[in-house]
Amino acid sequence: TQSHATKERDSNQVLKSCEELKMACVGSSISLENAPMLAFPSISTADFHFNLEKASDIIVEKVEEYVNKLGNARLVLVDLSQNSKILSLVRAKAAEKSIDSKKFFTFVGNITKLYSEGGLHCNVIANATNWRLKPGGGGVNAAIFSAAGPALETATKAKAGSLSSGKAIVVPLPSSSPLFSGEGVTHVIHVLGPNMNPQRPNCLDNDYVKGCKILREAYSSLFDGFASIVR
Ligand code: AR6
Repeated sequence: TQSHATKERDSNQVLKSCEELKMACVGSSISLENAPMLAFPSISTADFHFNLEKASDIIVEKVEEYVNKLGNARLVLVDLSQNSKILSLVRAKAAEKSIDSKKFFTFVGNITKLYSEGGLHCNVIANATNWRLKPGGGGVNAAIFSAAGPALETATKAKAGSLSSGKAIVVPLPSSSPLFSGEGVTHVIHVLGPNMNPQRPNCLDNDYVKGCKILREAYSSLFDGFASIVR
């Protein structure tokens, strides 16, 4: 039988190991609480007029493809309104496919205020941008560039002058940006989706064969970009 002293030593050892494990988890974001998280808007479905049924199929298909490849990292689809049609379509389709709701879920909130207003810590956010990678223009692009301040525009310019549709670029956010200091966002991934709006450049004139292909590529580029940060 173990002596009292031996038991105490062993339990101290266990406690010490737990403490070390906890520290290791914090340091490397191993625990799910601190797991890297990408918040993304539904690409192309507002200003770019992309069909919501088709877009929701593609979002769920791509999430299913990537969610397990991403290890502990989590994905969250965000929209502004409780009544968001795209959020309810995606929620229903993700449930049908039994996608792990700890690793992928939907969230109602402003993507630039997820931590301060929603208590959700997303270290990476995606932006549905324009081909010039320019601030403004309304929608989520205007919101993100405005919340991030000029630091994002400078960091973006350093990476690229333009973006083709179906592509994404990862931009590390300088710590001087209020989005970094206030919301804990370390990277913005700009994504250019297919455009179905005749009032915007490169309209696909309702060609959904091309459109769906480009939207799939856009989500692949986005999730590959996120994977490159997580690794
Ligand atoms: N937080 C969360 N979601 C948002 C926010 C926000 N602050 N703002 C919009 N959404 P859109 P697109 C949602 O139009 O269709 C821009 O002018 C919105 O409800 O921003 O890809 C660019 O410069 C919708 O679900 O992007 C491009 O020219 C989703 O974000 C063009 O619009 C995408 O809506 C891109 O059009």
